[in-house]
Amino acid sequence: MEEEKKKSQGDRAPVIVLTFGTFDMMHVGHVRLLQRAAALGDELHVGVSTVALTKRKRNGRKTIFKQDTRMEMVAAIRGVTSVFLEESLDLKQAYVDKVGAHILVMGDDWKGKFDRIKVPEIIYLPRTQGVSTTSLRKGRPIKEKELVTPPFTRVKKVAPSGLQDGEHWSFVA
Ligand code: C2G
Repeated sequence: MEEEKKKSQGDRAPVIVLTFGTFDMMHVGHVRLLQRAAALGDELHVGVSTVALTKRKRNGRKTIFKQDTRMEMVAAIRGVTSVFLEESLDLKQAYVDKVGAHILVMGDDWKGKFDRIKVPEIIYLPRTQGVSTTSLRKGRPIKEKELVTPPFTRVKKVAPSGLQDGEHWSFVA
């Protein structure tokens, strides 16, 4: 895979994709989000929420897996170039600038939440239905046929004239 990507990339600069998540009790929804994000570029960098941030996001609920273990699981997914700790939801712009991201990818449960981030492109991917860490924690049975990941259409908007460098277009699923 990496060799193929290198070959297809040729001399052009790598397209850098960035995404974030808690990725607790890694499941097929997480895997498909990461695989679709990786397929959008040449490098995928993933911010994994610290225990402290996840507590803030989840009204104090602790994760099943510690942050290092969740990073280990995310790093093992094919197409993931690097993982780092996400300390705060408010540091998105800093992380985007640090990795030099061309595309910020999030699941559509975050739709519109990061539209103010200055990045060439933001894509909100449809979530995979039928599975969530919350339902797994509650021991709800998984119905395999309900594990559906809706397709998304990549529609590149033409930047209206007058748009400054760094201002973004957004994709609609
Ligand atoms: N996801 C998905 N399908 C599911 C469950 C999750 O596509 N059935 C996606 C989410 O939309 C998210 C990613 O997988 O983009 C990780 O999900 P979580 O671990 O729940 O992450 P979250 O708490 O939403 O953290 O800075 C943003 C946050 O860190 C995102």
